[in-house]
Amino acid sequence: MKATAIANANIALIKYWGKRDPELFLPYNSSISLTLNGLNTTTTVEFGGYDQDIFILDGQGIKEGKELEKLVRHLNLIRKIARVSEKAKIISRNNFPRAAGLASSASGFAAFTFAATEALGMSLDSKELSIISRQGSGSATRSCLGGFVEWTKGKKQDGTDSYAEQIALPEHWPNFRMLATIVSTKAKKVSSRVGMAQTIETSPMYSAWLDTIEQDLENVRQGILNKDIGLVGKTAEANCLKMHATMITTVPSIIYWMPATLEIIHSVLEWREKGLECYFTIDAGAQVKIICLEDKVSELTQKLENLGGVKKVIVCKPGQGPKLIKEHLF
Ligand code: 2P0
Repeated sequence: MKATAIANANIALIKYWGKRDPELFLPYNSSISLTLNGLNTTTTVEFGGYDQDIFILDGQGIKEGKELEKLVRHLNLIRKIARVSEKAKIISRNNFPRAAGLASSASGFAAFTFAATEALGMSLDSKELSIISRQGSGSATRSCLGGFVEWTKGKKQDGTDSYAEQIALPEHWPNFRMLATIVSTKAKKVSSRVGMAQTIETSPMYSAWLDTIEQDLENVRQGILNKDIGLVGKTAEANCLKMHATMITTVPSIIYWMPATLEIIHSVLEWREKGLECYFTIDAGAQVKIICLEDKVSELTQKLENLGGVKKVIVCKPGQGPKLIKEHLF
């Protein structure tokens, strides 16, 4: 009744933005991401012998609020699927800073789901694991596999066809890199969950977002398979700008960018013009992720660290899918 899992974070090349079903976490569009090596969440879950559920994240007991609600909801879903009623203790640890804009909910809910279902003896395959993880947090769907991953939106109302599929193993493109730059450690004002719901309701650009997504997905799939950094980078950059256009035109406006975000955007465009191949992508926050190949990493890291607003650069490589480990956290 006890298991420990470790899952890596991911960064989207084609973004997930908008739920057609908020209860089942079914997206309006498919998305594609890279699972990151070494930026992970480790979670131990034990069922039985507890009077109440206990959640400890990064050393802190979660006893109230939205975070607790999300965790309890997910645990209840897993208990319902497994037809058990035992309370559980869950301890979870991230090895990367929360402020890095690396969506700890992705690795967090993937590790939580894997550990909890294993503790209950369920032995799920990656498709089943991603369908359950999805209902904890959408981006967690993609952390259920390694390398380059597509979360297919699916069409069915019950969500059984909305899951993660691997486009390519991490070994397929080992010199692909993403540099996560931290420009702000302030918590964002609007969560992704609230932001995407408001966007669908009020942004006149949301339909344009959906109109061009299939072509973006196809370009990035082809770019990954052909290891075409130009195609992947340009498409990812344009896709992120389209997502931010929907955010900015939401009422009231959601502007995640900070002055340092724009400083990096301008710098990337300038560096690229001068022959240093790099592209940017930005999630629902101020941090910028740079897409490049390994041979550009040291020059780019140096240039980024020289920009006034950059606090830290984390170099991310393609990583593996979730694993079970024997060393429990308690
Ligand atoms: C992504 N984001 O594809 C996009 C890009 C943010 C911008 O997935 O409500 O934390 O838990 O499903 O997964 C962040 O959304 O939202 C996200 P929920 P989640 O990475």
